[in-house]
Amino acid sequence: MVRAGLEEGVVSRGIERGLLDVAIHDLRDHTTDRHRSVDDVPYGGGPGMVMKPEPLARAVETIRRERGTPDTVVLLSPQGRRFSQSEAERLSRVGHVVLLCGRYEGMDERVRTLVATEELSIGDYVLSGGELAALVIIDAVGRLIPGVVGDDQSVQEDSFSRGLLDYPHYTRPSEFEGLKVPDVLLSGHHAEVLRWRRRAALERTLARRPELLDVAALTDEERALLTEIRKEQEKKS
Ligand code: 4HQ
Repeated sequence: MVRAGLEEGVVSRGIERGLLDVAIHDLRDHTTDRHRSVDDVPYGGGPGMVMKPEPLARAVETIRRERGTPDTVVLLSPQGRRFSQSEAERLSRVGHVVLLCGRYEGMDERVRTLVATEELSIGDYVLSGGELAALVIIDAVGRLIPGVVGDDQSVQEDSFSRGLLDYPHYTRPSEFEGLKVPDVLLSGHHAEVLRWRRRAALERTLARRPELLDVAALTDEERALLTEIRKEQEKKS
């Protein structure tokens, strides 16, 4: 599943170009029994199965031996701290990250205590395994590594790296199904375009994710724009 997810896209090309390295480890290769079991019944009973601690501990031991001690060992689970753009930025500066993916009902608690150094969740929903969460993290972190995305200005300007939602984008044709591209974007007036985009990003953020404005790093000009937008909204309502 992880291999398939890394077969295409900008991060996979970054891997091919040697800008980052991703190794996939199969927990079954770190089992000792005939059935290569990675799960077992829960102590205390109840439904489902629990990931055994030994294969995970042995896998990380092998990683230590073969690739050196990781700087962080991340357990993926809905109980973790929420993964965000700032977490992605932090991990993009960490040299060696191990991502632990589980299946079934979850992992033996001792993996948390003994093997993991932190725990992250990609959101409040239940996946059938940690692999998709790992792919999400590899993608969001990978594209922040210098050179992975061709145009690093686009990375810097991305929604969330600025703490705001994105402004609306348009390309040709200038009219589609009766909907016109805003005139200012066709005007060639660069300063006006920037102003329009800043305002549109603020309007959208205020309408859809107002809580983001509490923590966004806004310039004085953006604060002034926001006050203006809020006044307009008051008038409308
Ligand atoms: N999981 N963010 C692992 C998640 C999840 C999430 C479900 C991970 C079940 C065993 N992981 N197990 N949300 O839903 O990271």
